[in-house]
Amino acid sequence: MCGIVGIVSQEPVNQMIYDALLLLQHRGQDAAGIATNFNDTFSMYKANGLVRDVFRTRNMRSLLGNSGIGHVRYPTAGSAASEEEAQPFYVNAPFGITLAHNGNLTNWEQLKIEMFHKDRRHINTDSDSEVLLNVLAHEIQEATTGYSLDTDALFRAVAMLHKRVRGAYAAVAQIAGYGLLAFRDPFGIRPLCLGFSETAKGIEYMLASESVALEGLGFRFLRDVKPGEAIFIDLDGKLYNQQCAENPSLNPCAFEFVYLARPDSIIDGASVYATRLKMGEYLAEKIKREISKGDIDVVMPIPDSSRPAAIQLALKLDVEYREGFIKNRYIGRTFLMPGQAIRRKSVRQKLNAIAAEFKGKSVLLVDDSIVRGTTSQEIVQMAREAGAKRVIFASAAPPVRYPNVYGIDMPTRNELIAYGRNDEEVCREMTADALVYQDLDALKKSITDVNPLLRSFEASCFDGNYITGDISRDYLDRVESARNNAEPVNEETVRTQLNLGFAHAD
Ligand code: PCP
Repeated sequence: MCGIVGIVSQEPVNQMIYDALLLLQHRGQDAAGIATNFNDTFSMYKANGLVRDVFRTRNMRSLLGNSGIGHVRYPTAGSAASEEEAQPFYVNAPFGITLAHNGNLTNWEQLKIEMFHKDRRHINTDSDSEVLLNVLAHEIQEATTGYSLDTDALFRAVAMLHKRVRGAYAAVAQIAGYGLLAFRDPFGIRPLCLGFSETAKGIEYMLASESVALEGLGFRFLRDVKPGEAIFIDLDGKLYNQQCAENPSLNPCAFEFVYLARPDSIIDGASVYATRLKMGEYLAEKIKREISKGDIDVVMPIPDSSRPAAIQLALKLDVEYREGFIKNRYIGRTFLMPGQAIRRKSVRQKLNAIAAEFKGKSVLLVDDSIVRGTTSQEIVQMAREAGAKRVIFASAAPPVRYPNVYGIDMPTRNELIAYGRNDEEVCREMTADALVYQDLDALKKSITDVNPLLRSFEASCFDGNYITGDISRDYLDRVESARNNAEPVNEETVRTQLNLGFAHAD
């Protein structure tokens, strides 16, 4: 999961893209980058770190032009710490293209080999996004005759790309001197939306992973990009679009609604906040069936993402809602940090219990999801240390039992606390007194209640059904062994991710 943005404006876009990336920071805390286009020339700056740490005034000044793209990275493929794999990526032929990608290609290794042996293209990193850019570049090259580019050729190239590439991809790309291209995979797994703004100088367009970025910059939401669709906006602000996939179908990632997206975003027509309230309602119904009301003194969220579900759940149970854990707002999202050691350490630095809220009480702790169980295991301990009499745990999402291969960093089965365990065993592992998980049907209903037009979801981490149809046991084994052989995360990365800096001895 990453955040992407692209803007074609009538005035300089550097500050706009920076501001949009700040609004998408929750989608990736590991690296950030911006590429702008001025007079056929790209300016690009990217580095590891949070948006506010990556860009200095001098970097911003060098990002010239009225169109550009931006990216915040959350590593899911390739090496977590590599600055070379920060995005956007650039190729100089044909025309000059920069690209930023959200998602994960499931056949990138095969494509990388094809690139070398068939397309005579060199891929310099282990990033699937660099592969995606080179497939696009190759297909644009093939679709173009003569020296100039027309939109038909561009859409033909995206159609060919859809035929070659598997997995999840929402992407924005700039073609030097021509404009901004955006496309979404034929299954519509990762989100991408389009907005516009009318200025005295003309219409400006913006594409972003989440609508919150549009709103924050004063753009009006126009619509979501359709699965398989490509949109091209030329440098004069003229918009062209075309369906480029043969059998597109919309299957948004259910985990976006559970955790990844900001609650104030609207994804594929469903308010994320409203879906989380619904998750709380359905979870309350299940809790009523499984736990007697007198057994719960208070409902508490594990901040932040679970809050809407917990509020609604408490209301439906008619039990007091309290904030027992306070989150240190200067610590990032722990789920997004690379490396288990960082995550474990950061839970206690992130959350602190208000002992008086726990003393002698039977508490129902609500989290949006339990993935590795790092947070829940620590939290149960903390609740007990704070004096809780009984600790009941509820998850607004079903058990995560299968790896995600579409851009969420949970690819190893053994890392998942619910893998190979039933609910009772997970409860024991968490050392909780009781555990209630949302049912998958209820999770899906939480989203379809908000937008009944949504029929199908990418929910493989819950049900093991991989919508792209190309994920075998072998594939999962290979991902797993690559991950197990990855370099351990070092102390410097830990401190950077925790945003703590270093105490230097002079
Ligand atoms: C994440 C999520 C759950 C955790 C991590 C699930 O919290 O809300 O609490 O992952 P785990 O089972 O592997 O520990 P954060 O990333 O801190 O984000 P937020 O503040 O949005 O809840």
